[in-house]
Amino acid sequence: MPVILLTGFEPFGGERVNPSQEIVRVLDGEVVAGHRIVGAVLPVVFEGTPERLRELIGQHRPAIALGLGQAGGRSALSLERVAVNLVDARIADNAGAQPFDCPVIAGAAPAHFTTLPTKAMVAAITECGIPAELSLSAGSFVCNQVFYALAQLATEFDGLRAGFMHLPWLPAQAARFTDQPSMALAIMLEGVRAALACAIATRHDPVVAGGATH
Ligand code: PCA
Repeated sequence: MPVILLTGFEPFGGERVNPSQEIVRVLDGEVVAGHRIVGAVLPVVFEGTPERLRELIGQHRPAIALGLGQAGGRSALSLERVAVNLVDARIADNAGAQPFDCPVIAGAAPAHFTTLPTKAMVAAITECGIPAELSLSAGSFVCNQVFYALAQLATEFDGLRAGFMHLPWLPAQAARFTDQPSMALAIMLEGVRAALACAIATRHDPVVAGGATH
């Protein structure tokens, strides 16, 4: 059976949970549209992560690789369109390293576009009644690093398409504040399943405008 590689992250920045880890734990082994999901939870650490992704892709040869990560403060499932070849860490990673102004992969392209149909995926998620949006930046921390590394691998491994989805906080995380958005795990799970089924069924984005003015 063809494989989808779904990656998530351990908690970081002093938090005790990460919605991406919870989702990967639930979906690991599940079958979506005839594809078996292989889940991998990554440490929030710059060093060694691109190499770990190369190993996972080489081992499982997935048709699709989708990275998931937490983006506290966002209110919708965010489909990332652009990965930049830049590391600029505002906080230390879980190994205590805070690299800045260096490339994810030296000598590689300045940026990669996702090879997943993000506009179609946003539509598929919102049709389920779940908020979703396009995003033009995955930041410059470990999530962008993973997105860039997966997008780079998609240029090297035949048939691999790669992308990244940022997730809102879980309600328990947002409850530390009075005014921050969150999304329940069950809703995120339904959205990720819908997005993956859409990505499998869809090769090209619909021809519709969807950018941002700022
Ligand atoms: N979010 C961070 C890193 C790990 C995660 O879940 C990010 O957006 O870079």
